[in-house]
Amino acid sequence: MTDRSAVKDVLRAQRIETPSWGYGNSGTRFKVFAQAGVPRDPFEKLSDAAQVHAATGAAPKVSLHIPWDGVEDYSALCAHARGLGLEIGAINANVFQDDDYRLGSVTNPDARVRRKAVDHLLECVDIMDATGSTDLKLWFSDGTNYPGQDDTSARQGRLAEALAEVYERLGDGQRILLEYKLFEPAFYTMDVPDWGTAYAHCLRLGPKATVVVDTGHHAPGTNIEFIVAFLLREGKLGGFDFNSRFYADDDLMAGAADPFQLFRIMHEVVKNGGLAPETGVAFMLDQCHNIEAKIPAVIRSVMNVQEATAKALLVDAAALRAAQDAGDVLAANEVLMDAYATDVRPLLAEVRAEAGLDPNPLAAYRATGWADKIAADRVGGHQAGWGA
Ligand code: PSV
Ligand code: MN
Repeated sequence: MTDRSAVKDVLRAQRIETPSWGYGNSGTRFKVFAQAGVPRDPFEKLSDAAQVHAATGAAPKVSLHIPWDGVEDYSALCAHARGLGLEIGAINANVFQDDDYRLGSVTNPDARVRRKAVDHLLECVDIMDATGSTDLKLWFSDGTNYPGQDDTSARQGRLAEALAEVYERLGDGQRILLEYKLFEPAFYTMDVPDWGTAYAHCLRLGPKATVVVDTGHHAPGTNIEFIVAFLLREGKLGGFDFNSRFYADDDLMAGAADPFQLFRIMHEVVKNGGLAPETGVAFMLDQCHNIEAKIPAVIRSVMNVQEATAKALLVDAAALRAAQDAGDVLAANEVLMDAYATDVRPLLAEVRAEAGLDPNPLAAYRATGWADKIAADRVGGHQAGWGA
């Protein structure tokens, strides 16, 4: 796109969903470092998310994780969200933190455990009904650690059965986003290790099942943008869990380690129409901020996604096509690299200023004094983390 005002229109409309757990304490298996002012409950997480939306104007939706964000009264949580100008985004199921799931959840050899897991997934659909959420995000930690531990194809059958039951329960306008992950916590086989497995299950389920691409869930060197192009072409890309990785599933700020990869992904999104709201691609973050301040880290991540998107929008599509059609390898590559090399920060600052926002979201957040306020106010109680 070379029309500057058309590029700005698209950037103004882009929405990025932030994860409730990004505002809570997190860490590695070695240590969780508590931070001052961290939310004690989902209401406070939403209040922090509202700061990100206020600073960027681009993050009105917040993904919840159940049971971490389980509450007695979802209408009260929704009212709180609405009062802050927010909506509830994806409901993330959690079938990975119970002793019963040692050998798997929906693929467990024990039918009792499978029933318990599916019941949790169905409960998540109830929560979608109660919150108006349209997206059920399913990630299964299921898999095996040792050759021979279980029957790989039987596990696929159990998975298909569980997915079919949940799919049947979906209401109008609700869908499944099925997430894959190469390894961890299982180290020999994961039951949904890659996009092909997720795609095959989604295809069998029907139009309300789509694949979610978590950028941290691939083998090093995987060409993620190819996966994105393929899934978009098939109408099966439900969304992204954006985060950044140097090594494995690092869950660092999106675009931090490899902004060029994020650009290449967004180029495929733009090229294949994935920014149009009717395609339903959800641009979610799935990150944890272990050592850095959380709210500004989420703001930075939103800005990184916006910058990658702006660069992708600036690709001269006509020149690219002409070079591709002419088989001019170097010219085609140059068109792409020209867009990537553009400093889009002034363009995004303009978009923000025209929307009545501070052109610098991080400065805007700092000026609110929110960090000091929550550090002073949120004293006592139990800070939220992976288990709460
Ligand atoms: C698993 O690694 C995952 O990416 C899933 O999306 C989980 O819901 C999330 O991380 C938990 O942080
Ligand atoms: Mn994820």
